[in-house]
Parts: sequence; structure tokens; C-alpha cells
Amino acid sequence: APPKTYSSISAFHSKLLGAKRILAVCGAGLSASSGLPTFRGKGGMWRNHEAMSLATLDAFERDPGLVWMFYGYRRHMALTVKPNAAHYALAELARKVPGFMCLTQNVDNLHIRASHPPSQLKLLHGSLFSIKCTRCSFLQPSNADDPFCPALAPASLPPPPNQPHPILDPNTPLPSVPAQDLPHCPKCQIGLQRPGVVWFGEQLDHQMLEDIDKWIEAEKVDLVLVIGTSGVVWPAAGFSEQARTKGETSVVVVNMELEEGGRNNRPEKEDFGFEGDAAVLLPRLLE
Ligand code: BJW
Repeated sequence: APPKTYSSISAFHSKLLGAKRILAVCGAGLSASSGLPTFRGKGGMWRNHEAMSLATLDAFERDPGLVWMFYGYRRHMALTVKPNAAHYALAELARKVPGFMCLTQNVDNLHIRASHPPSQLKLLHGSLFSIKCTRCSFLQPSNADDPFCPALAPASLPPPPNQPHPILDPNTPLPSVPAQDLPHCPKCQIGLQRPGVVWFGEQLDHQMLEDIDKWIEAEKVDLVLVIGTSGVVWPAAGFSEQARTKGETSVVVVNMELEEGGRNNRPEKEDFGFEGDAAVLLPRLLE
């Protein structure tokens, strides 16, 4: 279906044209049309687990093999798919507007693969492709091994034709992977390695949060783009409101479903809401 546009694209274009400082806050919906599932709603299940219930330190401590299999599959999928037109449109905006900053909750590396300038991108929730030690915090910033280790090979198999992927089908038993078959830290040799993502209850990188705060507080933000996020996870959910307190700021929501009620998903007076696929809408909005 063609996207429903609740606001006028030309009115938005004139705002965009006059905007010097632009902030984007992105979520999983941005990568949905690349073929990566979102967390909440449809596609939020992995086998018979809610994706959210696996994205915790508790889950990892209980069964690191299961959680690694989930992340092994996510790494494989992220490497297999391609950035979409929305990632490219944002990267292009960054090149055109030096005062553009993109805060993304996505860990899939698709912004970087779309050549988004790194100085105008903050990875709020880390990356599937950075690897951390659970004991000494030694960080490998970039590791795209697929599979990550031999024990996770089932997560990186191509799907059989016309059948559910065995790794996704809850009726196909998952090989259990004991912790000793998972990679340990190359530095301390003792700690188990884990994905360098931010799980619930964990702190976001302190320096990054400080830099974001400084960026928002430095000068009035003219435009905030809230793209493909349910806006329920903090602190990401608070940045658009923080930016708004500096003066006249327009908030623009681009989402498959413009919900009532969700603070980030409800454009108010003088703001903009565009309902539809970000990959279709953003290139039109940012052209
Ligand atoms: C499309 C589309 C298309 C679909 N086009 N659109 C203040 C108040 C209450 C609680 C807290 C608070 N401060 C902190 C907390 C606790 C917690 C939190 O926020 N809880 C709330 C849920 C209540 N936050 C934290 O724990 C954070 N840490 C922290 O703040 O530390 C200090 C602290 C701790 C504890 C207490 C107080 C302070 C850390 C948050 C880390 C989140 N981690 C995850 C997993 C990352 C690793 C991984 O990928 O596995 O991040 S959870 C998951 O949610 C993931 C996502 O980045 C994040 C956000 O989800 P997102 O991107 O919005 O996806 P969806 O699925 O929710 O939405 C998709 C949207 O797209 C939908 O709206 C669709 O309609 C739309 N869509 N297709 C456009 N084609």
C-alpha cells in the first residue's frame, strides 16, 4: 500500500531547507525493509522466545549458548542483508548538513555500510560486531566472523528452500552449546566473550551520552526525525523531548504505524507525522 502521509511533504521540505541542526533518533523499523525483524510486535519472536527476553545479562548468564545462538543468527542475517534507501538517505543528509547528528538504537551496522559519516553517528546500543569480555571488558571493536565460532555454525547456515529455517523453527531442536565451546577472551583468557550490545539494565557508554548531551545543549535543534522506533526504551526515548526544550523545534515521526499515545510517536501541533515504510518515505522526505 502506498504510504499514508498525514502531513504535507512540501511543508516538511521547507522546514528541512531552513534547518541547520537536525537530530535523528532511529530504531529497528529503519532496517525492517532490509529484512531484519523488529523487537516488538510482529517478528519480535525468535523460535519460542521473545527477542526481548534474550537481550538481557540474566538470560546470558543462565544459558550463554542459547543467547549466543540468537546473536549468531542476528549477526549472520545482518551480514546477509543490505542497507536500504533510508540508510542511504540519512548518510546523504549527513554529508550535506554538517549540523546533522544521527542517534541509532540499531546494532546491525547498516548505517556504516551505507557510508554514514562516523562522526555524525552514535551507536546507542552498541554493535553486533563488537565483542566484549564478560570479565575484563576487553573490547574487540570489529569482528564479522560468520559463524562467530564453530559451535555456532547452525546459526549461519543458509535456509533450506521453501522451509522454515531450522534455527527459527521451534519444532527443530536447537543444539545446546556449553559455555566451554564459546570463545573466551584473548586478553585475560578466562572471561567468556559476549556481543558488544547494550542489554536492558546495562548502562549506555558514558562518554557517548555526555557527547550527545553536549551536542543537544550546544544550540537550538531545528528538526528532530524519529524514525522506525516504538519510542519506549530509555534513554533513547527522551532525546527528542530534550532537544525540544531549547526553542522552536519540529519533531517529525516516520513510522509504519503512527500510534496514539506513545510520546515519541505522536506528533503534536506544528509537527509532522508520516506513516509508512521508512525506506520509501525517507528518500522522498530528504530529497
Ligand atoms: C517501521 C517499519 C518500517 C516497523 N518503516 N517503521 C526510565 C523510565 C523507565 C525505565 C527506564 C528508564 N531509564 C532506563 C530504564 C530501563 C530500560 C528501559 O528503557 N525500559 C523501558 C522498556 C521501560 N532502559 C535500559 O535499561 C537502558 N539502560 C539504562 O538506561 O541504564 C541506566 C538505567 C538502568 C536501569 C534503570 C534506570 C537507569 C538500556 C536499554 C538497552 C536496550 N537494548 C535493546 C537490545 C539491544 C541488543 C540487541 O539488539 O539485541 O535494544 S532492547 C531493544 O529495544 C533494542 C532496541 O534498540 C530497543 C528499541 O527498540 P526499537 O528500535 O524502537 O524497536 P521496536 O521493535 O520496539 O519498534 C520498531 C518500530 O518500527 C515500531 O514502532 C514499528 O511500528 C516501526 N516499524 N517497520 C518504519 N518498515
